[in-house]
Formats: sequence, C-alpha cells, structure tokens
Amino acid sequence: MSYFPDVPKIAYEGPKSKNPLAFKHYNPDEVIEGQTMKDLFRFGVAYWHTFRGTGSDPFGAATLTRSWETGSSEKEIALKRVDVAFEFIEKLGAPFYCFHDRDVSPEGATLVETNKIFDEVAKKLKEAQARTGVKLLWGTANLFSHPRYLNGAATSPNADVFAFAAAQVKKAMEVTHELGGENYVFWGGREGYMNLYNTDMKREVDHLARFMHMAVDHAKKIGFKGQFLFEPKPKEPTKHQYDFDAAACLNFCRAYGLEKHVKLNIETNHATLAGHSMMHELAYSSMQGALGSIDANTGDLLLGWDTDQFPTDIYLTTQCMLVILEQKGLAPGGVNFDAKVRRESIDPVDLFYAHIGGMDAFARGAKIAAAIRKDGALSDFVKKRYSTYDEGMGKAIDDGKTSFAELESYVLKKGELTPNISGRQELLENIINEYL
Ligand code: XLS
Ligand code: NI
Ligand code: NI
Repeated sequence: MSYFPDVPKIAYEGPKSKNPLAFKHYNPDEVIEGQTMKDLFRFGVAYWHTFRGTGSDPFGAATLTRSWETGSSEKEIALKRVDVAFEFIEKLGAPFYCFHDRDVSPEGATLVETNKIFDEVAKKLKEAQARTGVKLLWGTANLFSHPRYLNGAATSPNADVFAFAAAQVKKAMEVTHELGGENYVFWGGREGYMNLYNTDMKREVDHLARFMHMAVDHAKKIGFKGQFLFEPKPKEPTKHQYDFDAAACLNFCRAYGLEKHVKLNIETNHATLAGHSMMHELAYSSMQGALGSIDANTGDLLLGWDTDQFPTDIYLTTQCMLVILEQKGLAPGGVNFDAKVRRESIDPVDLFYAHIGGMDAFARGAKIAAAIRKDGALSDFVKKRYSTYDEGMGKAIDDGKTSFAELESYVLKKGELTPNISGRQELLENIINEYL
C-alpha cells in the first residue's frame, strides 16, 4: 500500500534539473568543509506539521483532507500514520524525524490507557526506523493542547497539573530513549503569563527550573544520554513566555544551574517574533557553546505571527550556515523543518515540494557560506577591524592585564588616538551578493 504512489524517491539531479520532484542542490554525499551534506544538516521532518497539519487557522476550518485519516479508532489511524510518515520520509531521503508524544499517539481516557497506546505506536515506530534507517532527532511532549494546560504545565498554579505534566514528560523521555532519540526538546507551550495581576512570576520560573532538573535526573536514571534542548519563543500563545529568546533562556539556565545539561533549539520564526534575526540568535547561542539544533522555518514580516513557513530565502540560509559552519555543524542536533504548507496547498505532493525547497535552500546557503568563508570575505575584514586588540594596550585589555588607572595614563600619554576605520557595511553587503 502506497500513500504517495505518484512520487518517486527524490534524487539529486543538479542545478540544471527542471524536475520539481528532484533536489537541485541537496546532494547528501557532497562534502562541505569536510562533512557530507547529510551529516552537516541532519535534516528532520516534523511529525506534527507534516502528518498532523490540517490547514485550520483562527478564521477557518481544516482544508487539508488526507485520504489516510480514516479508521475505526484514533489508535488505528495513529498506527496507519506511521506507514504514511515513513513512506514520506524515506522517499524524501531525510535522515531524521521529530515528534511530540501526542502527534504520534492519541490521548486515551486515562493516563494508563494513553501510555498503553503510546507503547503500541512506539513499537511500530521502532520497527519502521529499523526498516528504513530513518532516525529520531528529538522527541518532546505536548504540554499545551489539552485544556488541563490552560495555565501552562510546569508553570501552572495548579500543582496537580505540574504533576501530570511531569508524568507525561517522563513517559515521552522514556519513549524517546527507547527509539534512540538523540535529543529531547523543551518548548514551553504555555510557560508564560497573560497578566501579572494574577501571577507569581518568581514561583512559576522556579517551578520551571525544578521541572527541568527533574527531567535531567530522570535522564540519568534511565540512561538517556541525549542532549536536552530548550527552544526560545517570545510570545504566542501567552503574551509573555519565560523562554523569550536565546539570551533569556541562557540566563534562566545559568540562574538555576542547568547550563551544563541544556543547549538551545533555535527557530527562525521565533527569533523574528523576538525582534531578532535568526543569525543573531544563532550567533549568540553559538558563541556560548549553546547552539544545539535548529527549527528551520521562516515567518512573514507582514503577518507578524508564527506562520511557520518553509525557508526558501537564500540570504537567510546563507546567514544560518555562516554560523553553523563556524561551529562545525550541529550534531547531535540537526535542521528540523518546523514548518507547514499553507492551507491553500491542499495536495499531499505539496508536502514534498515544501521539503525539497527547504533542503535545497539550506544546501545552497551552505555552498555560498562555504565560499565566503574560504575567501575570508568577511572574516579577514572582521579580524582587521579588531586588530588594535592584537598587540600593546589592546592585548592587555583582552588578557585582563590592565586597569582603569593604567588605561588613563596610557591615553593621557598618547594624546592622539588611533583613528577609527570605516565599517564598510555597504561594501560587505555588495560582496555577499557577489557570492549568491
Ligand atoms: C511552536 C514550537 C514547537 C516546538 C516543539 O511554536 O516551535 O513546534 O518546536 O514543541
Ligand atoms: Ni519549533
Ligand atoms: Ni514555532
């Protein structure tokens, strides 16, 4: 039984190909800066958007009716969906997938029943992984859709909801471990507030940290060695999320002693919602050794919410790859397409076009970034721009070997300062265009 009978295995055909169901730039075996593209990107398909996306939005109902979404029970459909998903992922040639517990497996009447169904689905996922070689990049728990989480999960004012969330994450971690998941993600969902009049912010943030520490402890207990990832997002669904941006997440981790256990999963559309560029968020995390993985997508600057579109902008992917190549890749993280087709793109084949476009955009971005790096087109300039710190008093500043008093006598003696040099922004922007 095939769910995408008209779609062949997607092959690399090179930049001249006009075949819409072929890669023009993503060539898994091609080497960039010493790594194959397959290992450099570690592309992942997001189970929630690609296999559970319905096209509904706040103004309208589902538009994406899929032939396979039928069956006598939710469980039966969930099991069938595993076949759909793995046929898709295998044909696309993505090495990884990612899920929330509730994407792959429905909630039953009780937690006991829920976990029983989850085990059955996990068994089928494990078989499908073994059959296809597709691996689990990360798992996570959906702690935001069910009405019990209306006030959040780990930051809920209701301790029983905290406990339920803990039980859910415990199970999601165990299944992730069982499936060989290489990372485990925390995205707050509703870990934030709508109004400070009814909120004890300190208590909520303390609880979030307590929750994450318990997850770290549980990982040790079950022998899960995967990387924990914290995913920043500034708003939506709550007005103010505690995991606002990379800086806020890293500050939170350090304040609560989680920094050794947790890196970040940076998402493009979340960066822009926070008023940053993706490159900023990546560079900020990377410079602190905390860039673990990325959720590749893009927003629409004219709409202003988390539209989760597939990334096709080559400036964007080039900027991402400049940072990712600098830190030699993302492993054990990867590039997960946390992106969905538009509600007007109603055919299953649109899912293929979307992923092919995203993978090709990243491949092109990587080739362009590698060429820029090879020529030192930016790095030589940046190095020169800071060269006053390479010797003399500048070096003493960098080495922490001077003081205000010494610097004062230095400038008093020197009189005339070394002149500033041009930042050359326009020239550098022109140079980037020469590589595109
Ligand atoms: C939502 C988030 C979510 C996380 C996983 O905006 O991006 O999809 O990646 O919970
Ligand atoms: Ni995400
Ligand atoms: Ni998102």
